[in-house]
Amino acid sequence: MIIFKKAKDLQNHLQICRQKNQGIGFVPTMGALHDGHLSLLTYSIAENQVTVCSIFVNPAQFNDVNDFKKYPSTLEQDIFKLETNGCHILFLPNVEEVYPEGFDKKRHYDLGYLDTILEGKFRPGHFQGVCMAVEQLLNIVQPGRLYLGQKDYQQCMIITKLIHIMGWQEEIKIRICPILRETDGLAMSSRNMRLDEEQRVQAPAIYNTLLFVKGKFGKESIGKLKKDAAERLHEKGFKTDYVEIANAATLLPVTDNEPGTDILCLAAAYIDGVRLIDNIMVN
Ligand code: PAJ
Repeated sequence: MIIFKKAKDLQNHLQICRQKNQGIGFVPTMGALHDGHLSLLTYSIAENQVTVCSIFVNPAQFNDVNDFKKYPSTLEQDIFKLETNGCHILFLPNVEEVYPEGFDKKRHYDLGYLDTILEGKFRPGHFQGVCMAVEQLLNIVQPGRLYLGQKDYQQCMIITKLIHIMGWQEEIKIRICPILRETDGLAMSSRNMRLDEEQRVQAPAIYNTLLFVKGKFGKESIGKLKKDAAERLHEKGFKTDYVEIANAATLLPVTDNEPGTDILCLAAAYIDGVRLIDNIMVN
């Protein structure tokens, strides 16, 4: 695996790959890699001659300074995992490399209602920050395929929208990959590393609550399901930002079972200071 810290060096290398007609797959991450990240890598390696993974903890997307400060960093292990899983290139830029003009020089992306619902509502500015980093990274890497995890469902929709805003939809194909879970159902996440033993035991309640909603979907009213789900999380010691039942194509809340529509249950909740998100298709 080759590690590039400078955008220019990476671009020069990728230019040669393109001249050889090699397809480029890209897996952007913030590091603290787990098997969920590595599954995206495996999809990319299977479909492209060259796979680039980036590790960049993007300061622009943290609406909570403490969350940024406490974001786990395990670079040595990350490099080992990438290497043993067959990654070709690691891009490891610093903040100046991604934001030569500074990251507080904010650009605004017209993301519409998607920017203000669910994650956007509880993490104001988060998706603007995600778009800033992803635009810069895509500009540098210019991949043919981009690999994203369904775990961050709304982020997948936002990045799809960003690619349309930038007019890159012909060049960059998005691959949305399934959620990888621990054996007890907890969705893998870098933030899980911050859970202590007791919190780790409580954490799968978020997935169990989603399974509860899926099990009762169509048998109870949506209003009651959301209320019961929030109560279950509360009983398990979570502070809930939201439990929503939404149209999977638009993320807008649904009020009926709307046959023929794919419907998703999404939740975000804190165990003490650690914020976890998850989602599941319910029909
Ligand atoms: P990060 O949280 O590191 O996630 C990187 C990618 O891994 C995202 O596409 C995410 O959805 C995917 N992922 C995370 N957990 C997963 C799981 N359990 N199963 C499958 N895929 C999973 O998301 C970000 O970083 C950043 O916002 C980023 C897109 C890199 C922009 O800064």
